[in-house]
Amino acid sequence: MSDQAAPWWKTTTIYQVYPRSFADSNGDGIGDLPGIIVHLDHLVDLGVGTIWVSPFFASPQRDIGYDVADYRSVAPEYGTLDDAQTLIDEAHRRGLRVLFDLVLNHTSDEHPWFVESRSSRTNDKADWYVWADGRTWPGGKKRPPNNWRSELQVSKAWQWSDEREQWYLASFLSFQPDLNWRHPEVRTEMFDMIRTWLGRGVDGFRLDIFGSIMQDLHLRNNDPRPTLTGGIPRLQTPNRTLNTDETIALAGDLRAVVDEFTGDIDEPGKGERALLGEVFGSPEVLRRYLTDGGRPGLHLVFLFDFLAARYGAKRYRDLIVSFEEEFPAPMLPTYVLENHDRTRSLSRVGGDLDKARVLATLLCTLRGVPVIYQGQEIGMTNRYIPLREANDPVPGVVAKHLPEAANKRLTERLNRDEVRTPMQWTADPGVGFCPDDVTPWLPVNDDRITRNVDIQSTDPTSLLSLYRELLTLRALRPALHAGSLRMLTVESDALIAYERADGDDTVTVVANLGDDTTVYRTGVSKGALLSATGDDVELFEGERSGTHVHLPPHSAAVLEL
Ligand code: TEU
Ligand code: CA
Repeated sequence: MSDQAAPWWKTTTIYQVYPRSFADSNGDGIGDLPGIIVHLDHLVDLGVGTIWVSPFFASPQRDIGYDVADYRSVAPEYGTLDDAQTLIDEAHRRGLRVLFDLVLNHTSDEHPWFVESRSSRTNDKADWYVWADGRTWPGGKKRPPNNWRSELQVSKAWQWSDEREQWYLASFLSFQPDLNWRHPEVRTEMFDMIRTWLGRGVDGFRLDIFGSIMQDLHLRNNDPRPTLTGGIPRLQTPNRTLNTDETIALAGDLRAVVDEFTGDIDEPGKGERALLGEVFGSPEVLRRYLTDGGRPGLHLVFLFDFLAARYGAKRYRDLIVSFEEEFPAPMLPTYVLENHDRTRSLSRVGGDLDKARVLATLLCTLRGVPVIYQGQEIGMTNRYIPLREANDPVPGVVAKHLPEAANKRLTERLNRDEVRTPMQWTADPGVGFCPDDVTPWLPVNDDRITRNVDIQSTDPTSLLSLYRELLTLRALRPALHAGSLRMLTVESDALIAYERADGDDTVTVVANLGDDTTVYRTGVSKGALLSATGDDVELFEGERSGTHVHLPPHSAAVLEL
């Protein structure tokens, strides 16, 4: 694929901003849109091309914005519609593309649509959500219409409403009722809202739990057998609820809507718009979201297996090989190591910075679109917060009776607050997130002295400097941002090696994920190090023995051969 021909979303790097925790501009302890604008230059310096902004729309914030009460307005603590427009424009002025986060599956139960829908069985919005009569036990106790479980598995997908004396579907949490996407007015209203944001220049959207949007019309039971989807264990097989044909068809309908806005000029806000789906399923299912029966759908889907995998050469090699086989060009894998729901990647590797540097090298040099979560670039870690102190509603459902000692030992954090602490800009008590005398909405992590943008910006050996170097290289070299990937044979099981190539441009990447120093023989006489995880990674040129690279334990190198 040649450089010029590739649309921006194929060659970009995405950076996830979680607004509540990014930067607080007005000293109320809550991050906001003006705070994001202030720090856009950090993202330019980092070298990313696109920002994905988690929801900042009007919301009671019971699920920190993933419970929307009005898609067309901004939550007052985050700013105003003007601020949202300024964010789009200021990002564009710096050459950054902007993805907003669309929660299409559900609204807040405080959304006026739901308040009306719940009020009777006959109101104008009575069918805007998925309502159903239940069953009753012989003793008279009410039972939901079927066996469907919520995406959290431990709770049922149906919630009882006393007002309507009916059940409503809630695929995630009880206060997030599922919209009825079969209703023409719902579709029209949602598509119009999407057009409004596209009209303001948004370059596309990240689509929240997209796979849960439409369930079986006849409400047939799910297969009760447990299963695994996208690395997530499930207590039942979601054959009637997840990734249904109708949901996959909706991807195509949405694509048609965003395509209306594709302009002729490939500049931020003027070119092609992109859709990135949060979907979980087999490769076959994920591919159907991209194209189904020849009809284009989403542009990209997250591949979460890498995030969920334990650090290890063999595991990662196998995953890279399978992604290459399952998502060959023109498809692209989307690599992600962490997000606002999952364990920080540095914590996943036991706080070992060398391993984090290896992960950074892989993420930024693999074929596909890398997604970086705010703070990942400075090595932010989970900050332990006991379940009973959680803001996050999820522990209240999934970990009600879990003893704290057991919670502490889990790798996957149940309390998502732990990965959402304030972004660390400086070493000050308020970490440059908020004034020092203000209490931020979540506590600051204890590692602020070393893990902050300020100190790492001036330290050439920092993780931040490595990310900058890698992303600069990625943007510069067609092999890295647009090239093919070929796995190279390695002499040691601890090594991962691949070559990226685009026309004449080739770049080789080698990583040692073992506990011993290993040598990688290139087989050619000349070579150069383009980037390395540390000074102790050395390249030796030799006519007879060939060029070889010394790789200390948990190190990586990007090479020109
Ligand atoms: O997440 C959906 C999802 O499936 C998970 O990542 C989920 O958060 C995790 O399994 C719970 O432990 C999306 C958003 O990313 C998440 O923040 C929202 O809470 C959720 O949808 C509901 O909108
Ligand atoms: Ca604020």
